[in-house]
Amino acid sequence: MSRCLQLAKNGLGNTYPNPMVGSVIVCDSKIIGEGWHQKAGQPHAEVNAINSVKETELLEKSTIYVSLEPCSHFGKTPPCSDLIIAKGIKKVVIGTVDPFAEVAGRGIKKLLNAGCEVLVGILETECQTLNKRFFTFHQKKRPYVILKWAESLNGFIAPDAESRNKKEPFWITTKTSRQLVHKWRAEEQSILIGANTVKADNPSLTTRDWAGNSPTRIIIDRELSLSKEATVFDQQVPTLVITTLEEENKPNLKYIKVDFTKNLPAQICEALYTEGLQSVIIEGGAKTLQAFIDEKIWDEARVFKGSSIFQSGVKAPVLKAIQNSKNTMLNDDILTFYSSTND
Ligand code: AOF
Ligand code: ZN
Repeated sequence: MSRCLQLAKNGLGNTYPNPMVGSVIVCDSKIIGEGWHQKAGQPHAEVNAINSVKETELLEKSTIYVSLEPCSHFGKTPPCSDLIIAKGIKKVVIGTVDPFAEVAGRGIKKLLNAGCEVLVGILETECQTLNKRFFTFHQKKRPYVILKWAESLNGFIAPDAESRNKKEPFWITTKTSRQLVHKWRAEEQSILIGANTVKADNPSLTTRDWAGNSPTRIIIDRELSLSKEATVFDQQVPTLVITTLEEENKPNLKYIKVDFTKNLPAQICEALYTEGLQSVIIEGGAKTLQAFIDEKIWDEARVFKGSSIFQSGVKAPVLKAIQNSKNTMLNDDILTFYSSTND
């Protein structure tokens, strides 16, 4: 199963909206076939593993290992469980059940009904963690939520507006950390910021310091009061605007109406789920981050600590996990917290 996980990772960045999956075929304690899911629309891991076996007559006395339950549905490709049965493979070892509603245990049932010996739950946590975005999306019907911010040594996320030099952005972290953030952006399907951050920083939210896709931008602009000249509205990257008003969509610019008197993070997550976005990284400001913390809608928090001390400013979000943390944060340290174990 460890080998399946290694193989699965070859698909990193290419399988969306599908998960990364790896498969290994073993006969008499020897690996005779391997495969992974390379790209959505293309064959699944099991198909590639089965096709890689040269002596096909060995399949009948082989065991197939796969990091995700073999599928049972006709999607872009036919069901893998049918293929396994048709090839006469009698033993199937599965990392974890597929949370996708079309499968969700039906693949395992098919195999059992055909008389296969099936083992489920091998390196289960690792198999789920590898596809944490896919699992959260299907199980919780919302994207995987990553909170990200940088705070000064004395807990400010930004200096006061008055004490800021408007022409130059202020930086808490070093250049290397900023490049890391661009790598992180490229790993997620969307990036969210509130209106105040647009006003204060006029960010582009792209991955210009890293080779990779820029995620869909999500901007909270309640009364559509932000300047249309703001870089995030340049229509260069797909952008969703969360607002309370009606507005006509433009190319790469979609307006989503929500009720700001109700749970905003939940409504944003619902909108992103409808858009098929499996993950979101929230980069500010403090109010937006705090709203997700307070509603307990987050999965991971990545917090940078800088060495600067601000006289005054905007207080960083309050996260119990940070206060409870025994780690002392040093300059440019990143601490990562997971909601599953904190708060
Ligand atoms: C497998 N093996 O390698 C993968 C699976 O549209 P399709 O036909 O590609 O089906 C996509 C769904 O199949 C996806 O949502 C997930 O449930 C499952 N992915 N299943 O047996 C694989 N990638
Ligand atoms: Zn399949």
